[in-house]
Amino acid sequence: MTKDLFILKLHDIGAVKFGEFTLKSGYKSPFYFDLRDMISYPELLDGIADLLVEDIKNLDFDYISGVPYTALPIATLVADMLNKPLIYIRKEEKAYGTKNDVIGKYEKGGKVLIIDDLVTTGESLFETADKFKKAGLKVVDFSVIIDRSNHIEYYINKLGYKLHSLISLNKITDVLHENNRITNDHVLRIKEFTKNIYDQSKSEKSLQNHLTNLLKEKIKKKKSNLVLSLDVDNQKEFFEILGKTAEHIVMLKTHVDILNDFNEKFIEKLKEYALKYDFMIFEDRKFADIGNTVRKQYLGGIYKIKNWADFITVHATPGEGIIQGLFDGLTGKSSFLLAKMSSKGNLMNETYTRNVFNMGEKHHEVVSGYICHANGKEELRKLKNKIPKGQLMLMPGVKLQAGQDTTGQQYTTVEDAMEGGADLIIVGRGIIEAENPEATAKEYRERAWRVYGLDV
Ligand code: 5BU
Repeated sequence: MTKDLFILKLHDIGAVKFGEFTLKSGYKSPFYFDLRDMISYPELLDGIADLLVEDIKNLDFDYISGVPYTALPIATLVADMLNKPLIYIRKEEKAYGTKNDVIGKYEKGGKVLIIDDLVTTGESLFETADKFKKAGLKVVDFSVIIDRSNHIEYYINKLGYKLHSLISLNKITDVLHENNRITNDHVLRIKEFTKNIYDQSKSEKSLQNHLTNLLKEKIKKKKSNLVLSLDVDNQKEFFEILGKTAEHIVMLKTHVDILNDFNEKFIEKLKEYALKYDFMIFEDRKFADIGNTVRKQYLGGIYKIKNWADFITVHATPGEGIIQGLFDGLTGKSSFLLAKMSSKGNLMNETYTRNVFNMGEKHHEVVSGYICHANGKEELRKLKNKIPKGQLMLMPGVKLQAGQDTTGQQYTTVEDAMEGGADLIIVGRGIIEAENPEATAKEYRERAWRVYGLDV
């Protein structure tokens, strides 16, 4: 089957529709694609499997996967035709435990090609790829039937993947127009719509990288803005406190070099907890050297931070070479830049902070936000207003009551932090030194969400 014929048939069965549709986001769209029913038309299913096989047969991969539900039966056919093993990621939430998300037999280190029916933002592909990577597999290629975004390929390639799409929205519009299925007016409306979406995604969303998106989704899912800073010196205490507080946090912040009994088991256990309780991992190593050195510190040494931390903190003082040194050629990792520290008398003045925001905006693909502290909500709000849209503000130096410690740490209240616009609060001793860390973590979470949840 040719692509043109395939498009016409999709139109025949109502899988591509033109008219006026209201999307989940509230936008009105002049077209609507839904390929779910395609599997009930053997001729179409065969046709698409042939086209996909032709498109991917020369790529280098060991396994084929499809994103459930729509793409899974399609991937099954393709895997069979290419004589490759099929594996996939379970759709339903996994029961607690450390069991794998991957269904099927595989060897670690193998390369998976992921098939999906449609791509718009790339989120479900990224999410699937992340799960395969967590299971020790590699993902390079995505194969999709329809790219309805008109611009996502650039972004996907930037993240280190390769998108192979069979049919673009433009192609569908052209074929249906040539065959008198849609009018000139329709074509114009489609072009106008995609241009608007593109402009809007450029201005609002382009500063959000994949890790930022994941973190934002987790904030909403767990209804938590709480980052626990677990600065204790032994694993026993670490996991005792983590076990009691993990369900309340959206991210765990470590200072792994504080532990006096660090070993590889620690990392394994940490990852298990992160999976089980659904939080992200942030190592607050505060890289601050030339690019060449920080790369070695990030990838190597005994901690091998890159292998397990989703986020790290980075000082902008050495200039942007530090960001290139850390992240060039890596995917699926991000950072927070230190824009205004919480310690009394720190040397980060207004100009410095502004320059940090500029650097972070430029490198938004690997910068998810900024560490900012201020002593009251008005001052914090001023900082928040300068943060590039889409990036996050993380606030350390937070307690239930304002105050100071004996070595210059300054504390602001949860309410001031959140009303000042913090997306996340970083809390250490307020929780870990509390009589009841579990109840206290819950209290921090609820007090923060009371403010933040109003806008969600
Ligand atoms: P505390 O126990 O809540 O004071 O711990 C705060 C944590 O945040 C601790 O790990 C610090 O290293 C970290 N921190 C901070 O307090 N202030 C800053 O400006 C930055 C990090 Br950056």
